Amino acid sequence: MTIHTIRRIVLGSAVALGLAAGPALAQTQVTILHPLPLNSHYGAGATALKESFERATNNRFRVQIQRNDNEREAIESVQIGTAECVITSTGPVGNFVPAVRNVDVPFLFRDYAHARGVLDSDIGQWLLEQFRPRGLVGVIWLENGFRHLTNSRREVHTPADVRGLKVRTMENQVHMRAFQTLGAQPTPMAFSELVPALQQGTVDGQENPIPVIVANNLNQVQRFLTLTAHVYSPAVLICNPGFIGRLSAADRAAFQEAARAAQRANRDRVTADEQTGVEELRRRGMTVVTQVDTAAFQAALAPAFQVYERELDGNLLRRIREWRP
Ligand code: EAX
Repeated sequence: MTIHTIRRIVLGSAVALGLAAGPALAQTQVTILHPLPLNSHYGAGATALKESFERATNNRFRVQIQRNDNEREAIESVQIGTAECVITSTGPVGNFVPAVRNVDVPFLFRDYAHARGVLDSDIGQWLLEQFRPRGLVGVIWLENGFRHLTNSRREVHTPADVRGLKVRTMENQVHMRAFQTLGAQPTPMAFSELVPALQQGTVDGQENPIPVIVANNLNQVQRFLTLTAHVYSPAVLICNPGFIGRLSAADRAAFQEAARAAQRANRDRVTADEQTGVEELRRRGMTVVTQVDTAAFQAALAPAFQVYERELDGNLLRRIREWRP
């Protein structure tokens, strides 16, 4: 048998095998947007979702994690379907789903256990159901964390120290009113604009949870940190209704399980960052004010609380405050 004949037989077999196997199984790509580094509490959640969903569907779905640090734009992408899902803080969400503004009220949540308990309860489920009429699917509550104030000008101990500071806020009317009531100059902008604004001195300060400050090295553009814990910042996994609607019942169950895996990984990372982040920021050179007169901040915000009771859902706010495990 000539070498030519052997090559023809081998090639013929390979083609036959290839055709017999048929085209490779089609893979569906799922893009998840989020605004932070992959090594962050959001990245931990997105990675856990990716691993769980790909494993449960035998890689029929490929999850692509993409950073987009403009949360409002990312939510709009999910709304029109150019991305399937987004992990975002509730910062801009109230502009899409007004009921969500209720969870952005300062000093509403007592601690992490209270916040997680409320969001995992029927209250949190009702809030997720408010996404659907707005062309979005609220899949599960995740976590950004308790927000603290940083600035480049001075130590902040009392509400009076906040007066006159130009503070970047999220595009969130509830937060803006709070800082206005404290006598600061709230300057709303997307996270993507924050570091340049701090570098150029367009704003003096900003407020974010420890995990965000650490993950984005905000210590490089902010000198002072005050542990105000003035508001708990939920995060949420939002998906496009068409994407969710096209999933089979089995794949939807797998996606929901993957979302629960994301919540566990995200919250575990926040817990870890809360334990080490403040010391890490001191090590990086920040001056940290830990003794904060919370009662003074709450008293100074009384006029804002009156507006929230009137303009938001006073009954829902009361249920949240009164919630017990
Ligand atoms: O969601 O914009 C913000 O300050 C958010 O906390 C940040 O994007 C993480």
